[in-house]
Amino acid sequence: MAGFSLPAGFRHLPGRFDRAAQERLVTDIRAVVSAAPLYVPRMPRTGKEMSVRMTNCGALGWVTDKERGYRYQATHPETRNRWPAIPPMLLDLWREEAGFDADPQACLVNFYDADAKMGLHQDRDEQEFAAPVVSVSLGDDCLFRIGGRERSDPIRSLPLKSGDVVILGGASRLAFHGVDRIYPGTSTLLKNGGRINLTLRRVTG
Ligand SMILES: O=C(O)CCC(=O)C(=O)O
Ligand SMILES: [Mn+2]
Repeated sequence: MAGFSLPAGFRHLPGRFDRAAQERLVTDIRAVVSAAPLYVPRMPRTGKEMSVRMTNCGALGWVTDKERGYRYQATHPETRNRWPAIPPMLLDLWREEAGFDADPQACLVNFYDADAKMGLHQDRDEQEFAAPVVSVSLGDDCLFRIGGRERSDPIRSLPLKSGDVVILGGASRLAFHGVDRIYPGTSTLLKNGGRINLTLRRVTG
């Protein structure tokens, strides 16, 4: 874990949202999920289910399925409705922390139950890598992993807690990262446990 540094441009803001703000965010995300229900994303080609459940808010949403793979689109893959708007609290976060002069176009909502994880990957389905990815953690703690631009680069693990914000910007924008495990029962924020992650993104160049 120690012995090598985090990539330049990677920022971890522990406790960026206090408990009251986290509760307001959860209320906003519940409204998003009732308009745009969580769905089961599937890996390109194999159709294998991901363990994370997903939805989006914003003009564009990141989706994946067997037939068409990873992409952004303006509508929910099942309801076919447009995604709901990004909640103002998240726009404020982006405007304060992203250092980029245009608002985010997409906010991916990931829900992890106790057994869910996300394999090591790069966020590279966007045309705009000058903008960072700004990520919010809510609910149970997780073990986040971050490496470099090559899959074989050394990896560091760091725990993320409810209210933390992580920013993948600059040289870290294309760093490999993932979520190794959830620590069930570590937060009282979500009634039924689990972890919500929100990632704000610019998509078009
Ligand atoms: O859940 C997280 O902290 C990371 C999520 C992520 O990397 C993604 O949605 O691309
Ligand atoms: Mn990612």
